[in-house]
Amino acid sequence: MMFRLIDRLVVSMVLMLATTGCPQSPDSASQLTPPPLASESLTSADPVREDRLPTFKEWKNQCDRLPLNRELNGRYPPVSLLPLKSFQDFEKVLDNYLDYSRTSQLSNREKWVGNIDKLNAFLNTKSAYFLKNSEIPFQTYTEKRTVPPGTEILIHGDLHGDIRSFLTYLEWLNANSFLDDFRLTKPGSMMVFLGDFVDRGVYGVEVLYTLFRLVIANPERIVLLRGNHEDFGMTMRYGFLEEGRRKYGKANFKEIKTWRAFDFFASAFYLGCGKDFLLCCHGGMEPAFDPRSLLAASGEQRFQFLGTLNQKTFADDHPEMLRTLSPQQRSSVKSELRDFVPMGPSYPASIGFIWNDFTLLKDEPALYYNPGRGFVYGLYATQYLLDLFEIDGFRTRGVFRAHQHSSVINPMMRRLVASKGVYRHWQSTDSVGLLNADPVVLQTRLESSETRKLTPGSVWTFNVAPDSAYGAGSNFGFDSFVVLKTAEKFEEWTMTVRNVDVVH
Ligand SMILES: [Mn+2]
Repeated sequence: MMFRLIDRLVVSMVLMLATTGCPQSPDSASQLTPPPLASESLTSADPVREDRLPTFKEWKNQCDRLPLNRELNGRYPPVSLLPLKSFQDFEKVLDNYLDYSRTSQLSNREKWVGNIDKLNAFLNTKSAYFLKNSEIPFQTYTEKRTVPPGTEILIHGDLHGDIRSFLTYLEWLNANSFLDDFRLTKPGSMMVFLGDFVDRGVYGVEVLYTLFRLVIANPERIVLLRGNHEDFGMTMRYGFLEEGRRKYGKANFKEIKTWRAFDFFASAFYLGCGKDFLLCCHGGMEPAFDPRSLLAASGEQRFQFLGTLNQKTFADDHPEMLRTLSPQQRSSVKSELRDFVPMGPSYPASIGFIWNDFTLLKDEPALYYNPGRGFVYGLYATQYLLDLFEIDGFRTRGVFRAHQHSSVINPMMRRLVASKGVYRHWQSTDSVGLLNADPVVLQTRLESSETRKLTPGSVWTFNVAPDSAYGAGSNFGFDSFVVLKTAEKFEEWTMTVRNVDVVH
C-alpha cells in the first residue's frame, strides 16, 4: 500500500521537476536522484567499433558466468563478469531498437485507428515526455494482430531482471526448433512478452538487450508489452536505474534514452484469428478503452492510442457492470474511478491494462479498489466487459496477463506454483477454504496439465521468472511459458504449458 503512495510522490516530483525545473533539496531526493534533464542523452552514440553482435550461443555463454540473483541477494555482479562491457555495447542495440521502432509499421499512418494527431511526436525519439519543456506528451498504444489458423505464438510472463531464466527459455526454443539463434523459424510464429522486464533482479540491462536482439531479428513478430515497471519513476525506486549506474557509472548510463524505449512497448495486444481475440496485457481490464473499432478494422495489423480514459463516466453510463455489488461497495468503487488523460503509466491515475488485477475465486466481488495499486476485477465485471465490447462478431474471448506476483507466498503465488506457472482464475473446484493451501494440495484441485482448454471468457495469469526476488521468496525454480496455437474456431485453439528448470 505504502510503496505505491511513494511511487506517486516520486512520479509527481519528477513530473514537477520536468515541467518547472524547480530544484529540489538534495536531501529529499538523495535516493531518488532525478534524471539529468538534458536532451543530449538522447543523441546517438559516436560510431563505435563495427564488431559483430554475439550469436545466441556466445551471448548465453557470457551470461552463464553471471551469478544468479539468488546468490547475489541484492548485491551487484562483479563488473569484470558483465557480458556488455561498456554502455556503448548496450547502446548499439538500444539505438537499433529505437531506429527500428520509429520506422516499423508504427510509422505507417494507414495502420492506425482513431486520432493520430500526435503520431509524429510519438515517433520522435530525440525527445521524451518526461524531459523538461518537452513538446512530447505521454502516449501509449494498443495493437491488434490477426493471424491464420495454425499459427504458433510463444507467450512469457514477467522477467524482472532475470537473464538466466530468459536465456534458458530461449535455449529451449532453440533446441525445439522454434528459434534458430535469435530468429523465429516457424512460418508466421510470434513471441509475446507480458511486461515487467526490469527491476527486482540485477540483469535488467541484459534482459532488455536480449529482447531488442529478438525484435531486430524478427521484425513485427515480437510483441513487447508495457508492464508497470516500464516507467521511469518505478525504475528509480525498484532497482533498474541503480543497476545501470552501478554497471556503467552515472556519467555513462543513459537512462533517458533507455526509458524512451519503453514507450514503444504496447499497453495491450489483441491477438486474433478470424473474429476471435485474446487480450494480452501486463495488468488487466481497462474499461475506458473501447477496442471495437480496433478489432473490426480491416487488415491484419492495426494500432490505436489509448487517448483519454473516462473510467468514471464509463461506470456511470454502464451501471450493469457494478450490478452485483452492494450499494456500499458500489459507491466505494465509484469514488476511486476517474476521467483522465494519462501522463504516464500511473499518473494522474493508473492505466488498467498496466496496473489492474483479477480476483481468484468466482464468488469474490465483481470489482473493488486495492488502494495504491489499482482495481481488482471479478468474474462478473470481466465477463460484462468482454461481452459489451463485441461488434459484428469480433470479440475478446480471453485474457493472458501477468503482474499479480508477490515475493512472499500468498494465495496467488500458491496457485501459480500449483498450476505450473499458468493459472486460470475462478475455477469451480477452488474455494475460500483452500486459499492458503499448500501448492501440492492445490495441484490436485486446479488445472495443471500440460495441455489446457482455453475456455471462452477465461483469464490466465502467468508466473514471473524464477531467478527474480519472487522465485526465491515463493520457493520455485522453474520457468514457464505457453505455446498457443490458433484454429478456425476459438474452441479449438490449443494452449500448451511448458516448464524448464532454471534453479535446482
Ligand atoms: Mn507488474
